[in-house]
Amino acid sequence: MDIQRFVNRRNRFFDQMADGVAIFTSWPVQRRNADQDQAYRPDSDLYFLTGFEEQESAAILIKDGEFRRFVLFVRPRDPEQEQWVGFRAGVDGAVKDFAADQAYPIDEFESRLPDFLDKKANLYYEFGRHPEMDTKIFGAIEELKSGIRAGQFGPWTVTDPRTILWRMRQIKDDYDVKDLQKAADATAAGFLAAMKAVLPGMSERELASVVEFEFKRNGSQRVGFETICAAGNNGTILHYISNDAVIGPNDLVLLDAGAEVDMISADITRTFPASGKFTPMQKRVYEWVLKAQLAAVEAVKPGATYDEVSRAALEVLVDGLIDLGALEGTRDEIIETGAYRKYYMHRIGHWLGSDVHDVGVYHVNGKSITLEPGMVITIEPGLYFMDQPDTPEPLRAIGIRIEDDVLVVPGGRKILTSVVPKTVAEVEAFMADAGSWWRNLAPISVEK
Ligand SMILES: [Mn+2]
Repeated sequence: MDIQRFVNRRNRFFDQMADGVAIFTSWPVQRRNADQDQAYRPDSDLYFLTGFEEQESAAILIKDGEFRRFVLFVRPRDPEQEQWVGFRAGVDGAVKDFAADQAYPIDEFESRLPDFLDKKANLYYEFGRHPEMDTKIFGAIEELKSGIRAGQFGPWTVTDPRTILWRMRQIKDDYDVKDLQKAADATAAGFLAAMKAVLPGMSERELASVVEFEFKRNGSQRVGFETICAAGNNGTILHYISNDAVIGPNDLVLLDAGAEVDMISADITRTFPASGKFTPMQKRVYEWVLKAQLAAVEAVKPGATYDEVSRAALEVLVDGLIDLGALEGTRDEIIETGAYRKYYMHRIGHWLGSDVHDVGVYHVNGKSITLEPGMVITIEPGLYFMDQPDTPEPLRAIGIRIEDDVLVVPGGRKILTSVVPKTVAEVEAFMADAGSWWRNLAPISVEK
């Protein structure tokens, strides 16, 4: 790991914070069932500033003019625990490998906290997400109040560190873009595999496993979010993750997934026919969503607003809804009344990065944010015709979304996920030998 990257990020954070203390903590470990824990995923902010991935950890940054100190709290080395559940860097490793100026066992966090906060005017901490940690920090503040006659005081001001970190994380540098491209490539590999592996009769879950297997073959540690593998009418459910239906012969498969590589996640959606061939009506709807997606991608450039990009897709989708006989009226009326929301109920996309729905605001002072080089946005319009009586019959059970990850660059955009087939012709040509993915896998038979 290139620890200098994290040192540089800390220095940039230090430069922007007022004198005081900033605290970042890991998420609590969650119990799954009985004696099993949920898989642990490091906190994006803590990782962004430290590169440290172990659970039960915390970082304190202290600034006083030119004086800057980085303190890590970590699980101490413990040969018996490490034998059972794995290696720990420990206090020495935190200093040696993660460039901490000081390190302490995490068990000492609470008792040492008042000393770190004493006589510091400003505290940077995000309250409200980790109640147990919040309580410890409130406790330390209370303790300092009671010591005021002994000369203790602080902190007078609490600031959410996201006010600094969000922008740092939102504007990707060359290294971040390289990392994101790795995640995009691993994700793309999963999509290519899925389009080659799909066969009517298999379960959505089986196909999702192919996708995630391919992610991991391409360097991904975990998914950035639960894989959405939705066949037929399930594709009209935006965040469908049960993935337990069988894929039918005439179904479209809506696949929305993202590989996380080194704590940064991509996010792609493609919708393709299980048979490898779109039906005429599926194709008609698909062409409209594609046209909307291309219009929005084209609108991404420095100086454009998020709302302008959204609007570019919305106008095409509404034209499509009229053409398909789903809605009546003019484009402007339908946009004005919001009638389109019956079939298109989400926004154009979201910031992308270490968190799949990455940090960063969308509006400032009520105004849509302006795109700048280094921002990464997903462009993912869709149309969703649920199989129900008030949906025009020919459109029922068609759910289509198309999503790419788009980096804003000077003068325009770069699509990070363009290797995955997208036009009808590309998808059908690529899927001409659908099912062929399995030929590369030797089946394992369990003899009884
Ligand atoms: Mn997305």
